[in-house]
Amino acid sequence: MLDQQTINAQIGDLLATRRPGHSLPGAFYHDPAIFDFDLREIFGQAWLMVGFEVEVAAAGAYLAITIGRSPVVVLRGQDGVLRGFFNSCRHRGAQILPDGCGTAERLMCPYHQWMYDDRGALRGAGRMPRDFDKSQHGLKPIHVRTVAGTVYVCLAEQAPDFTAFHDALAPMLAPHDMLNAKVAAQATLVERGNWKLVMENARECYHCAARHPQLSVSFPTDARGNFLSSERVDILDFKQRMEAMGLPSAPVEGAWWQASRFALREGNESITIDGKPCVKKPMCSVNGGDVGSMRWALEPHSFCHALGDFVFMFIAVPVAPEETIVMAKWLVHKDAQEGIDYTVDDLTNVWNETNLQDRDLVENNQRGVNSLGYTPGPYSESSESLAIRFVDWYANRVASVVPQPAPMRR
Ligand code: 3BY
Ligand code: FES
Ligand code: FE
Repeated sequence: MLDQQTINAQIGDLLATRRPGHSLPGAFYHDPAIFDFDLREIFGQAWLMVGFEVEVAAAGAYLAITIGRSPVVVLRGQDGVLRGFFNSCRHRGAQILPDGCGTAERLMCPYHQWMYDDRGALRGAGRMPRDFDKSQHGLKPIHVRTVAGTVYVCLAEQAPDFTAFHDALAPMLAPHDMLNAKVAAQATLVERGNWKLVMENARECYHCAARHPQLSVSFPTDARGNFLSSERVDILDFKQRMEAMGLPSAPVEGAWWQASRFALREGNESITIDGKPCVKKPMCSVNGGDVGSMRWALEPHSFCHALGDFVFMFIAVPVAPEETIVMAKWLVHKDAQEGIDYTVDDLTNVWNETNLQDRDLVENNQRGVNSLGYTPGPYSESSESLAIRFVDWYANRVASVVPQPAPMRR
């Protein structure tokens, strides 16, 4: 096995062959060493969205998720504080809580029943010697932050700054009242594709008009360019009207995040099969719930849409070089009653269809980039600008970790 320095130098050499504005050299989409690098240096360092505060509202409620090869858990303590831990026992490392949401006052490892409290401290470890120091075997903490009802984690020892993201996003999300909501539906898809192909696909709508008939009813997929562009007069006009109603809408961004409220296609109020709201009790009732979509996205792995009547979350989690899990969640007002105010089918239809269609596109893309005949190709600047942003962000992250290739080696 090659040492890490040698592998990083090789990744640096490969990165140096990248043509800006083009898809990545093939190995970035299938090489196991690059996948390990991505888990460590991308997913191990970034802020990642994992869900919503309403999923961990009560004391003892937890949300467990595996990021790459690292099971982690976010847990609401008896003191009301949200904390996060590596969900890995300090005895011999077993995963403690199963992935998903649940309630647990204490965390008991299923293997040999070591017991941790809600602050991660080890409280019980049977058959260990008298002088065994429990205080040295607490769960390892991870960073947890929230913004207006949404939850983020970072596995790194030193997390990137969260303040600018928080301060920009909080007023934009506040009108959507996500603390008074409930998760009405969730879906998980396993895609046989590298996580970067999943994200490049998620970051462009070049393919939408042809491949997403249901999404295209309400989502602006026309050829006039980036649906977030602030240069288009119709988009500017929409944003000004929304701002006048008290909804912050102007695009804001940092290196790893972006947020903006954008207009749906003329005459549509929600991203549904007919463009009409599908939940009778809106989450945001400004302008009768006709508020376009408040979209926010994090590199490396997510995008969300807050509409008048529901919120949709999309996150991608890498599993293997050519396998990614896509998790989707739908939030509705907490008082909306299933069967009376909405049906899960109406709520989930468009995004479920879209995700299934995207899965096929990603798997097809993976087969092609694995080919001996694959050469990186050019993105459309007008229609794939967010995909370009994604690969540029990725390439910069990689470049900040790997040694720059010496001119001699090139
Ligand atoms: O990033 C987004 O918001 C969208 C959703 C559909 C395709 N993608 C560009
Ligand atoms: Fe958890 Fe043994 S691995 S108690
Ligand atoms: Fe798509």
